[in-house]
Amino acid sequence: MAEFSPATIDAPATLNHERLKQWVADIATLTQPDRIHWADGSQREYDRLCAEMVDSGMLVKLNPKMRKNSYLACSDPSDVARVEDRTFICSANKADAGPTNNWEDPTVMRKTLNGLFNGCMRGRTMYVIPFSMGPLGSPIAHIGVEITDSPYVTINMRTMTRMGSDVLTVLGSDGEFVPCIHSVGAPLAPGEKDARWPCNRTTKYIVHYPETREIWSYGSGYGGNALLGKKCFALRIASNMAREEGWLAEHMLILGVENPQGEKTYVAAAFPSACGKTNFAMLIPPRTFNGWKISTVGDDIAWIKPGKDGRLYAINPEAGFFGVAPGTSEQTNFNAMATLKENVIFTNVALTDDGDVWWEGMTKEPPAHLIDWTGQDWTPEIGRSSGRKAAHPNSRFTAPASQCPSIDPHWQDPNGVPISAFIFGGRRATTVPLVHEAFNWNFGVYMAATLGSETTAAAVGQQGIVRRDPFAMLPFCGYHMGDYFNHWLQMGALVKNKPRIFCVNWFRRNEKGEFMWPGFGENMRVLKWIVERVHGRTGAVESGLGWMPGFDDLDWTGSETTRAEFEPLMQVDAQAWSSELAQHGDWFEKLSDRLPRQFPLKRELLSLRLAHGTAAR
Ligand code: TSX
Ligand code: MN
Repeated sequence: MAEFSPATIDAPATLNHERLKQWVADIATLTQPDRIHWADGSQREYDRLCAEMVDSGMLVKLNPKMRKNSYLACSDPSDVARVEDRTFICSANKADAGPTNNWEDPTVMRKTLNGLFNGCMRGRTMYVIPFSMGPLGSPIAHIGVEITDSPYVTINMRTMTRMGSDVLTVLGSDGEFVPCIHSVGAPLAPGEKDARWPCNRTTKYIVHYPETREIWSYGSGYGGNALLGKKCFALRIASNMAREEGWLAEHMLILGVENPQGEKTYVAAAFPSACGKTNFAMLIPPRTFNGWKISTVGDDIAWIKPGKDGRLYAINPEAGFFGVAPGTSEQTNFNAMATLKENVIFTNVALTDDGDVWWEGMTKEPPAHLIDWTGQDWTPEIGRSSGRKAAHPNSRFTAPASQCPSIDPHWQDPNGVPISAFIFGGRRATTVPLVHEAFNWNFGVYMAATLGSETTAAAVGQQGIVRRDPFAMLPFCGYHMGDYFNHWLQMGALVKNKPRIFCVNWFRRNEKGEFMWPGFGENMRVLKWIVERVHGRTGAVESGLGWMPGFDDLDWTGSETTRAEFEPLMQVDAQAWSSELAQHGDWFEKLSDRLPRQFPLKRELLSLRLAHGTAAR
């Protein structure tokens, strides 16, 4: 067994961070890689890694005439999404992880992982990836170092984070970093041919140690399981850091709204999956909204800290978009399609005969022939008769945020952008109106804590199953959800100039099962009302739920929506809410030991208000 030391890990000559070197040596001694490569983050390195992966069959180079400098990777069919049942928060005390996280004793877990990581990189190259979440040197940013045996992870990390030599410079000789260890869990015997997508089909662990701020990931090469800066660091570990240090690490997009006078207002918004978060982050206003512009700061994660002026300032800790491909088209998200013209890594989409990519929803008519994500021939006829999709429903694009036409000029501002409103949304066929504004911060926190979304694929007219996804953070909060709610309440008490809190629902349906709201660009009407509320320039009607726009409070220029159509969109039905509040009660019971004491009281208050059946006019 090879012993590695700080002197034998091929570290850059200029690196004098002894703790980092010792850690890399320790992990190398444990995992036994054939080679160690320190990622410098250069284009040359990226191009070389891509060329190597094309040679090994892991990547297909797309036709440069259609997609310049872009590649397609197709994963093992067993490795296509985050694995929540294999995701662990290993706090010293089980109670601190809370009932919504998997927990294991850190001592027991360390033993298990030491066994699995022992020799797991044999036959492979170990990549050392220094990365910054957030603009380099920003007071809101934090640094991590990911060790991985996956070149696919390495190239994705270059697009998704600020990665490479510059980060080592910022780290200096004693800077703090979050250690992130990743292996696909597939060591190679001498001479053994590598799989096209190496992974461990049977054993996967995504492990977080919140107290020591470490991440260990084994067995998967996919997305959130393997790109450890994203969900593991920027949400699960960062949520722990944020709670300790008095800030917020949230599953939120950040966008700017500029009015014709040039006044800019930033909002941050949380939506559970399958609600079109990336589409909303890149929204294009209706043509009739002359002079109104939406700009994108981020589409997935926001790190938010109080500034000296008593406002909250947000950065996007990421540098790229790792978005779901299916459903993305020129019609649903023009800006995303423009972002995807070059320098993209596609994963699990279909390959066209002319060397481009395709996915369900990209065009109305599918091409006559494709190679699907599993490598098989696919035609519309095969699709119809077998029900097989050409692209995996969770297929992805990895693209630089800088290529997005709507990217905000301040998206890399180290001080972040000031947030004026928080928006929480879910997919609800009934009950929840198009938009309402919470009466106050604590009531808004209650609303976000009870956020629910329906599982898709519900039959027309049939109500889907509502799953509670508080703050859209259920899979991403690295500690007890009850403590998380209390942290939000405390932030409200601490921050002088609090953002207002709004709830939206683009997905309400009528009796026939049809969507009642056109959504997409039309959401600008709702967003404009939110911005005008923040600045005290528009009216509202009081309802049991909070403040709601009357028909005349929204800008309807160029719209076909009538007063009669608006009324049911905004309706607050006393009976539906009585059953909704009963569900809140069930949900609270699960967290009862650490639930904010004011939540049951807030629920009672709501119940009394709603019994009067106040509706928007
Ligand atoms: O992203 C969506 N948004 C937000 C856009 C800024 N989607 C797609 C969700 C799946 C990820 C939406 N789907 C939205 C929405 O606002 N609304 C809907 C529902 C809907 C779908 C189709 C139509 C209307 C509403 N109309 C026609 O197809 C013609
Ligand atoms: Mn997300």
